[in-house]
Amino acid sequence: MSETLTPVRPGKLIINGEAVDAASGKTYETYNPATESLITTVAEAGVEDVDRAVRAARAAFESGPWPKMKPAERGRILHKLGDLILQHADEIAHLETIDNGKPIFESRYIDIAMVSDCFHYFSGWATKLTGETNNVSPAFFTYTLREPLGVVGAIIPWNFPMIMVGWKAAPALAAGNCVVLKPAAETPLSAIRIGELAIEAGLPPGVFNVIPGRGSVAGEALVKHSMVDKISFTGSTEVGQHIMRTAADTVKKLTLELGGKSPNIVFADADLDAALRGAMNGIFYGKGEVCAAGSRLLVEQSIYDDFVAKLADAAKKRVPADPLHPKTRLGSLVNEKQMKSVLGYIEAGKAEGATVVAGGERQTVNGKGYFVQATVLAGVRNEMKVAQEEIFGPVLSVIPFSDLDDAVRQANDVFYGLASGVWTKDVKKAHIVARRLQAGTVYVNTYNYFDPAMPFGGYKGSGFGRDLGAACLSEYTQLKSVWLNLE
Ligand code: TAP
Repeated sequence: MSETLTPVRPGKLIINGEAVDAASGKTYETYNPATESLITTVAEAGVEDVDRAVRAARAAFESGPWPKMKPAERGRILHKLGDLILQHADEIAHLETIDNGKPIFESRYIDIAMVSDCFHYFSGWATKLTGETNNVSPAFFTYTLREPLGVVGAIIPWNFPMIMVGWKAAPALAAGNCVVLKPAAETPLSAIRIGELAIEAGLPPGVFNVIPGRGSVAGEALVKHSMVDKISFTGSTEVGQHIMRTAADTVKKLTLELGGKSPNIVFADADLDAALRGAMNGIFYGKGEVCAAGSRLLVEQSIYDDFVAKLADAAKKRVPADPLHPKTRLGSLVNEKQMKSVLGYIEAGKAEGATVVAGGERQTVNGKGYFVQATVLAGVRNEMKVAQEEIFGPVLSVIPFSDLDDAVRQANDVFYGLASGVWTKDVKKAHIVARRLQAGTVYVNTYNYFDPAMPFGGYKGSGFGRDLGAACLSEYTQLKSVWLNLE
């Protein structure tokens, strides 16, 4: 396995436009899960560093040039950051793959495109945020102003470390906020690099701060900080619930993008070759460590056995391999703990009566790594643990259904409501099912597409608020109503 392009520099905190050490001098080590080898050390933000970063962001918001800048100029700087990400695409993609274990194909051609698209797309919104005039009475001139919130704390997970920087920071910055971003401790490298590029792009000091550190320390301090106006969080439901409770003390605004257990429904009248490809990419893209993963495959009873056989054949061909090889389509899970958790779910599925028809085991590449084979569980019932809980790994639970009503009932019979998929050639059926699914996204005859222009977020236990799209700008702005007496 080729290890690095060049030795990876130790990661620093990005605070007030500078790369700095933690106040305590503490560092931690970050590892490549595919080789189990040390990549580099990273400065570990403590409570004091969070305070420094938040105060820098507050000062930048209160008295710095960013919120007062012409929106067109703000947009130009953000657009330049998108350009710089593209110019450094190979380097950032490489960091992402060695830090997270995902295939370089995904980091380089999917994640880089998404994060740079985010900065380009939202740079255009900087000039398009408007209030409105309201027709109250001839006695008044009444209008609304759409204003930034102030300091936004962004807390992101390890599965899409660079994409999440784009999802959170780009719209918040475009709207004129200042941001303190805490990457997942597991995968800080791409966010730190983007933080450095933000300085190069011309973001003024304090506008965009990156503070790698532990969630229980740095994340907690960010959520509690009285100078933070909003927390935009993507991660597990459990931590999201905890953040919601903590944020109540300072009445912070929240966006919570949480877990998922998304149904992907295959009707017998679908283009079954396309559905097979969609089912495979729905679960094995991103090693299944994807919040929107189509992890519950609901297959119409009449084609169930044949389709399961095809899935098993296809999954056996999706062999885990060196994430740095350009042809690899299944990488290493992010760490040993996650691998053990995923293997535990496979055992739980077997114990409840599911049959492993493909995969099911750990695999190493050159004797190393936390790889799990592409796994298909057949004979799953929707009430089983492997159908109800987020596994967050390359494990597909395949469940039969009898008709449209049964498919919708089972699809919605889960705590989560993030994404969903429908495969059918019947247009009417597709739209009926799309309306009845309780999910923030419905894919019809496709799966796992994302774009900065399309809002993304959860129904039910998958959270509230939206990332992306014009819709997310209301998450980073607030309205002021102005009344002017004309009499
Ligand atoms: P979490 O353990 O929830 O961690 C997410 C982030 O929260 C990390 O930066 C983490 O820091 C931090 N954190 C942990 N405890 C905290 C606390 N007490 N206060 C403040 N921050 C805290 O999730 P994960 O394991 O990294 O990511 C996987 C989960 O994310 C899955 O459930 C997945 O579905 C969800 N996810 C959802 C989406 C969307 S869009 N809905 C997208 C991607 C992932 P540490 O790194 O130090 O733990």
